[in-house]
Amino acid sequence: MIAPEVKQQTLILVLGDQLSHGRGALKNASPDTACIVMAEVKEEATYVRHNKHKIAFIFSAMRHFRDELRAQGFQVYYYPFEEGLNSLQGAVELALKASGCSSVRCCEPGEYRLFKSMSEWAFSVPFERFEDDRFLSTPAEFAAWADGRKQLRMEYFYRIMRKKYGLLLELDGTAAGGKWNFDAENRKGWRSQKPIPDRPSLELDEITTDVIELVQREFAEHPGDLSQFYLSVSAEGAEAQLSWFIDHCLADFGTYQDALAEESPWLFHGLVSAYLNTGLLDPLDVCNRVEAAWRDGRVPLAAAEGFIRQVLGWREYVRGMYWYYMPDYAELNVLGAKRALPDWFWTAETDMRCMHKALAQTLELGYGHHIQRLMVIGNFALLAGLDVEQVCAWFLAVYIDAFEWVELPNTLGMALHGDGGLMASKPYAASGKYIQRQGDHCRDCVYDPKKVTGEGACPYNSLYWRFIDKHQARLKSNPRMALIMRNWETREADTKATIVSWGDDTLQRLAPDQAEG
Ligand code: DLZ
Ligand code: SF4
Repeated sequence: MIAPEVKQQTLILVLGDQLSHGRGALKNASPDTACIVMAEVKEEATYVRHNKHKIAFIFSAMRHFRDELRAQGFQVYYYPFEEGLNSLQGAVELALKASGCSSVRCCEPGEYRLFKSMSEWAFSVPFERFEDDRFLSTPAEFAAWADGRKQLRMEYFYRIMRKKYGLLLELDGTAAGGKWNFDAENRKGWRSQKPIPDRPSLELDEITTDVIELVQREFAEHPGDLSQFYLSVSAEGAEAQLSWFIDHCLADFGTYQDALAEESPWLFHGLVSAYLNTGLLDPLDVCNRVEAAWRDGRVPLAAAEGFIRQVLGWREYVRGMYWYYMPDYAELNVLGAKRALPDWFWTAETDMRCMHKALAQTLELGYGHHIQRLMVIGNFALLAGLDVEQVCAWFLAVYIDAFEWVELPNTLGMALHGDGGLMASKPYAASGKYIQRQGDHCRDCVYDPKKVTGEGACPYNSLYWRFIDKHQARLKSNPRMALIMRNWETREADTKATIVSWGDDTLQRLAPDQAEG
């Protein structure tokens, strides 16, 4: 008699941000040869104080993904949070015992923290890691582009990516519309020019309702108001969100991409980054859909280009920068920013209207759009010299789409200039005038954006000049800062001293700290 064939099965670990069928962790995976392990574990859920929305979104999306895999015939070992597992490594060990699999595989994680920890994992069977193919460029490709270059500017990397994927090109391979970048047309401020579409509300199914209850119970101390849960938790739902965005918002996305609005946290933004970063949406598919909307005449080129630049350009570029410079990147703090993060970053209790609005919606919803993050919150942190590590940990915790590969370069490099200009050719520092121009927050603020010193002066103004003064030596040599440095240098010594001293007092009031001068 011939003995029945014993199948050599592989156990595949699928992480909470690897929820893509047929790609990433599941590349070439078949139910005939692989079992799956997924786990909701304490270590991942608490390494920073993640927003409740982020935890609920990931847990619910993981549970939906588990059910989809089971429907495809996979054996899935799933450990819900209620089972009290601490670590992913522990989950793999349990699943190995239960399944009797003869090897373990895992797609490389998105964060260095876990990457490092995984390099020390060992099991009773061979453990193999492989590259994540869900991005449009690889770390090796980025390194080949970056090696030997003096400056690693996103714009040049983006053009290479446009050519690689043939996106927004004329037939002869040149940029559609004769320009690679339409950013100059995408900077309009908000003055309630037009109605902002109401986002469709979602029906929550039983899985999501259960997860919300769990998160309310187990993560009560984390920020987030789950009575306003607004995220889709499956690829199908994420697709529907993308379609809604393309149909209702994309045409205005470009124009108002840098705007700040009292009346809406979302404006015309896509809210697709959380879906992209967890694998529910595919970046190339998203870019193709947006390009098609332009080619069909449904949206202007500047809108499509502005959007595609974020996904094909920025997103890939920041990931490239992260893996190129980690782990040293996380230690950078060239401006010596050490002031303690004020408590009101966790409560939104500040009388600066722009800051209050950005913080309140961030804490409640886990969402802030690019300009709120960069030019309101990040700009304040930069001007105030808030501790780089603390600010980065805060950004990583509060946003639904924040994974370190994308969060760290954006916060440390772009917003805080902590890398001394590896990413951005000048600090994104701005006074109240910029915030006033971009939106309508100043109208309802106790401060006056036109005043630099004296009662009621907008804090951003004196802090801006104080920052310029404090970092003169470094900024003087930057040609992009020449105009502003000359403006400062040619002022009377008395005037400068008054502004700096007002800035010092303002800072001491808003973010008290003995450590920083
Ligand atoms: C963010 C997150 C959270 C909150 N919880 C889990 C979890 O319980 N299990 C899991 O597999 N992944 C989780 N994640 C996502 C991981 O933190 C993410 O995969 C790593 O940070 C690597 O990017
Ligand atoms: Fe923000 Fe200053 Fe405007 Fe107030 S006045 S909303 S603090 S920019």
